[in-house]
Amino acid sequence: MEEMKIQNRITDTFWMNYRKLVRREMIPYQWKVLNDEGEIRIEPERNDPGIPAEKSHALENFRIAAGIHEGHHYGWVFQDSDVYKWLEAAAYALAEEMDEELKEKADRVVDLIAEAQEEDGYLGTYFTIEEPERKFKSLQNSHELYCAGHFMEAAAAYYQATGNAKVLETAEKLADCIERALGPAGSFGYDGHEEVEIGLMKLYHLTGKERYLNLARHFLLIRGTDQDFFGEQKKTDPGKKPLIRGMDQLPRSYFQAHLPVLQQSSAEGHAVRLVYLLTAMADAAAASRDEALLNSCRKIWDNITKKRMFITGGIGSTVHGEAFTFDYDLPNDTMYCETCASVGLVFLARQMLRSDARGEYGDVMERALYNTVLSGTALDGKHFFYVNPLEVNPASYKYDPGKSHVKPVRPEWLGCACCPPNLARLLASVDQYIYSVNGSTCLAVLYMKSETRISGPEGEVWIRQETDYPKSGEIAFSVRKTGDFDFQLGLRIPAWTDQAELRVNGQLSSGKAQDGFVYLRIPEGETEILLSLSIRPILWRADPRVRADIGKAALARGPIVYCLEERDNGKDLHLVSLDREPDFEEKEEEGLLGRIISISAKGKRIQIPENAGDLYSPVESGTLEKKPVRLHFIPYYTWANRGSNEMTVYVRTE
Ligand code: FUB
Ligand code: ZN
Repeated sequence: MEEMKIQNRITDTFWMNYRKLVRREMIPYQWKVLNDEGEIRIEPERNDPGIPAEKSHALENFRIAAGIHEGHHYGWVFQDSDVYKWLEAAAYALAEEMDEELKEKADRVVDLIAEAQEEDGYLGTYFTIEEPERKFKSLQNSHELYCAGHFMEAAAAYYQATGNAKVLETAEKLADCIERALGPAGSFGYDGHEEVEIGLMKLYHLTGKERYLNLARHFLLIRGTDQDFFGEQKKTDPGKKPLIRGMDQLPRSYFQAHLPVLQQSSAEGHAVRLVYLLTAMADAAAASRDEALLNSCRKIWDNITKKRMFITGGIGSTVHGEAFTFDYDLPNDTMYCETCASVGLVFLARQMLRSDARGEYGDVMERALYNTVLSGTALDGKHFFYVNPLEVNPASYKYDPGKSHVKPVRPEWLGCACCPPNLARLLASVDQYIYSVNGSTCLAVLYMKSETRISGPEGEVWIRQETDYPKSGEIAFSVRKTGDFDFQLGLRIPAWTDQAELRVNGQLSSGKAQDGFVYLRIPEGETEILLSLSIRPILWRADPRVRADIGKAALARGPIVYCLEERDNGKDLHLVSLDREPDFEEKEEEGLLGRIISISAKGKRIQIPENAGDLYSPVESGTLEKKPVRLHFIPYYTWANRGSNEMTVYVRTE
């Protein structure tokens, strides 16, 4: 069966609530921010006076570039991308449910973007307003193609949701402008921040025009093939001031430009850039059946997920360059774990699944999604984390300049606002991640209550998932196939489960998982499938080479990682430990943190001696007294919703 089309409708309470949050809170709230309305407090993402955090000004930049208002550009050179991501989130919300008021707003945004576009298709408010002579002349830092890629993604989504022709024309005009300037027949050059490649692939998938695939491949394949493109371009840059302070001092690996991509095999540099690069590589590899490109993705994926990823699906071990560092360097309290990086990891996993039917992509996708991505937003949808720590002491944030990025509460908005709208666009399109269809195989990647129609020239398949996963591991599929064609359903068996049972039409199936999926050939008519995964609290230890986690364990229940918060367990969380037999008790609770399953466990708390006195004392003078305590764990993504307090994911074990 060729070219199967898939339509999903989520009916799951957990995910519907998030989608409602995006539609009712995030989109209107972010609209206010982008318009500089309301009393919204913007914080710099770390203690750096150079971060522009007075206002967003993002839509005003477009009005100025369009000649509607007078003034100067304000914000990061990539401020336009906040508007594009908002538009993309709005597009998915409209695709789910039409809302005339939102559509009207979004249509006006499209008009404004088109007005800000120059005659030749160029689009980028900073350069149009402030330094037109520098267009495409400072690609290391300019983010011109990065912003263009975000617009192309938004345009593809908005066109699909609403049929708005102007948005697609504007995006294609921009792609043509970029192709003329920097395509194979133009000047040599690629952006310091990958993203245009993703946008071009989306235009390719939408329009079928090979030019966009070729241009995406061009940018991917010339990356890192030069001796020193950024350095050479800097010599001819007519501008005097750096577009982003200090960025031109960063090593080539920060931009994944240290080697041609086909020769890269480890996760280097800025985490978001790397996962965006890999997302486009995996997409282009699947589209053009390029095994070499795919192989590089596989190697780097392995390095990320087997040596450089936090248990929460967070990536990026240091604030310096928001970057990867080295194998097994996963510090819980200084890490970066940017929300955007985990959003990008979800994108990447989805693209890898198009070529490789491996359950590990789904496992990492849900790890990132249920933990770092969700922790990126407060439960009110109006406060956001940029950095998602695994251990926090509010005093360190306050007094240790090296931890000024590790915030104990989510700000209302951030000077660099890449994460909030990125999170919004992913949550608004989460239905696209449930299945991965390739040829006659449909992989069930995420489990959530949903209804799906897969149609092709030879017939249709309807799949209904009934489940309250991950509260329970019971997932019932009702499948109806019309037409006589080959179709198999692959069900992901997550690596974290220690027991999985499958029944087909009531009969126990003996099917074994291959690379994380159990396959079932679906006959014409109705098939009832019941997948039962054991979900229980499990303590996980890290590889002993992870220095930060030695002697400690993290608690997870299915895909959801848990943490201890001061609010439930008192101050000084470093003093507590888990008993060897923790005797976990699960409790379904409804309260400030929504409907969650909390877990309590037996543990101990070291007592601080009353007359502690000396900072150091001989160990032989006696052991510290410990008192039994009951530890109270909550899902990691719900932390920091009850004010500033300590938190830890890893806990010492006895
Ligand atoms: O450079 C644009 C965006 O800003 C990146 O993707 C984020 O990491 C933040 O640095
Ligand atoms: Zn971000």
